[in-house]
Order: sequence, then structure tokens, then C-alpha cells
Amino acid sequence: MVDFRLYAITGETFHPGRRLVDVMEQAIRGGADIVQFRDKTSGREELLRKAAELRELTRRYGIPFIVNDHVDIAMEVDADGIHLGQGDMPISEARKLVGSKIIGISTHAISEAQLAEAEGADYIGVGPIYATATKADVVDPVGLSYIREVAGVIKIPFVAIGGIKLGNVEEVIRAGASRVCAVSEIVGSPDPEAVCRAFIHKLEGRGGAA
Ligand code: TZP
Ligand code: MG
Repeated sequence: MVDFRLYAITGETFHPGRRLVDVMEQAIRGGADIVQFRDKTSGREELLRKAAELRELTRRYGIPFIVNDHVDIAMEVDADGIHLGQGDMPISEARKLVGSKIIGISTHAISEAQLAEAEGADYIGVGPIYATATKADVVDPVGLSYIREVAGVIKIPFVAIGGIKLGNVEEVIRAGASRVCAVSEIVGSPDPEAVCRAFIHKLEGRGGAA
């Protein structure tokens, strides 16, 4: 079973002038313990090159590496898993392609979460909790109540995502999330390592009064 606490997703537009692998290595050094390569703009060759670099990095640190959208790229670089959206291929189809690799899927409502669990997802994304500008086609924020709902009924690991910052993560944790995911707060920071360390601190319940 896959498990993790702090899920870091790539977002190169947030760190112009800094190398993708350097930024993600800093995140890992700070405590990010799973990495997803999410890239909506590069062509196949670029995707493959970046994915291969991130595969090498995550293998060096012994943490799971997930590829968003591109099952073929995930297979080619021997990623640990893939992440699907609701509009992507069904889990049953993905399972045939990736075998025992990790399959994660984004969910925005409890019906989607229950279906994902029944269909054999290894983990689900739960969000967007707050408004976010990171994802263009994102649905309206689902709010903290969705975390409470999922925490009550879903058995597989779930990770809260969408607009999560150091300034609001404590209420996300209090709502029942023990795993969180962030893009802009981590990779947009000049010090991703320090941000991740602070996230971990709060996830461990050592954040003090919010
Ligand atoms: N899926 C749901 S919200 C989101 C994704 C990929 C973007 C989260 O980015 P940020 O910058 O942490 O709000
Ligand atoms: Mg997708």
C-alpha cells in the first residue's frame, strides 16, 4: 500500500530560472515523500526527459514517483504510478496498462471517492479544498466539509489538495486530512525545503496554535 504525508506536485511556471529537479530535490529534502510530475505544456520528448530526471531523483531518495496523465511516459521511465482526473481513462482500463503500479485519482464529491475506492484506486485526491489558480479547468472549491465526509467513509489513503498553504493547512488537518498536497506553496517558494519542513511540522501536530 502506498503511503505518504506530503505530496509535492511539479509546477514549473512557478519557478522560472530554477531547474525542475533542483526545486523538487529541495522539496524532498524538506520532507515531501511522494512526487508527481504534472506538465500540461511540454511535448513528448521534453516530457520524457523531465520524467526520466525526476525518476532518477526520486529513486535516489527512495520515494514514490507518480506521472500525471501520461501512462505511456510513466511506463517508459518505470514510474511507481499514475494520477488520473475524472475525465481521464477509467481505473479499470488504467489497471490493465499499469498492472500493480499505484493509481491515484482526483475526486470532488463523495460519490466519486466511493467509486474510485470500489474500482481499485490506491489513493484519491480530495479537492480543490480552496480556490486555486494552479489548475485551469478546476471545479469550484469543495471546502473542508468534503474532507470530513471522506474521512468518515473512505478506507484508502486520501490526500487534500487545492489552495493549501502553510497558513491554512492546520484547519485542513483538523478537518481530518493526514496527507496534504501543494503545488504553488512549495515550488513557488524561494525555499521549498523550508516550506516542506514547516508542512511536516504541522502534519506531525507540532505546529502550535494556529
Ligand atoms: N488538482 C486539484 S487542485 C490542483 C490540482 C492539480 C492544483 C493545486 O495547486 P495549488 O497551487 O497547491 O493550489
Ligand atoms: Mg488528467
